[in-house]
Amino acid sequence: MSRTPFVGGNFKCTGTASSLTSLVKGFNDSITGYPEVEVVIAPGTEYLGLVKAVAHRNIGISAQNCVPKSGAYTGEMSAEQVKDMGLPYVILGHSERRHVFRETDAEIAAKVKAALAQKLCVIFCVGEKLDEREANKTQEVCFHQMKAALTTIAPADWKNIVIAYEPVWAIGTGKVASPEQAQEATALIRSWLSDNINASVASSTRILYGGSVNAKNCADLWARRDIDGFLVGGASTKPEFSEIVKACV
Ligand code: G2H
Repeated sequence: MSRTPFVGGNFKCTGTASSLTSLVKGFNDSITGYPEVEVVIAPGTEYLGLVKAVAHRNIGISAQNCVPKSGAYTGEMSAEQVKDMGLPYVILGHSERRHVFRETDAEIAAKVKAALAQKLCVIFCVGEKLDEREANKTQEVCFHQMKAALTTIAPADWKNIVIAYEPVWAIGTGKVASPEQAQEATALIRSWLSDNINASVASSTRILYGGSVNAKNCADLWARRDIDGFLVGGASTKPEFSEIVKACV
């Protein structure tokens, strides 16, 4: 099955109204010429409205996180509110949420469930830390993270799941996974989908690589069979993001 390439830009907690406006205006010119790639950008919560207003309609906008319910949760944004803002996507389970903010598998699973109930597309991140890779636990960690959040998804909701393999040791470090390492992990993720969900979900679900992707290293990664695109952090806040999109055409 052919899978539509997907490139996400995770701006994390960076940018200002002025810098993001000029960045996104630049993307409007440089990225929208590649309609065969699904391009999504995720600014910080405070800039979601601004970026949505500035971005060309062919560029999707994503929240970087959400909580399952609206209510007395100071500083948070709920799945219902993401939907209400007209945002089609949300990133969940990012390693910075897992390891800096100590989100548990159970919390992430509840977020995934709530986001899918709102018909959001979930960019679900998994990946191992350096000590786990060195202890040959990459498969165990990724499978555990997927089992916790993805085994109860209704068949009709799988079209709204994109999985990003992001080894923690490669995130923001400039230390990108080799194409072989990234292919091996994304193939393992696809085999988990086949074994635990079904063959059709395994062949249709987009699996991304994330972790220090840039305009120079993306082509070798893109050439790998099980890599359907990228989740890009630092390089998505620069004009080179459009080069990464172009590489996936
Ligand atoms: C991983 C990635 C974006 P970077 O977090 O999700 O960030 O490309 O800066 O490593």
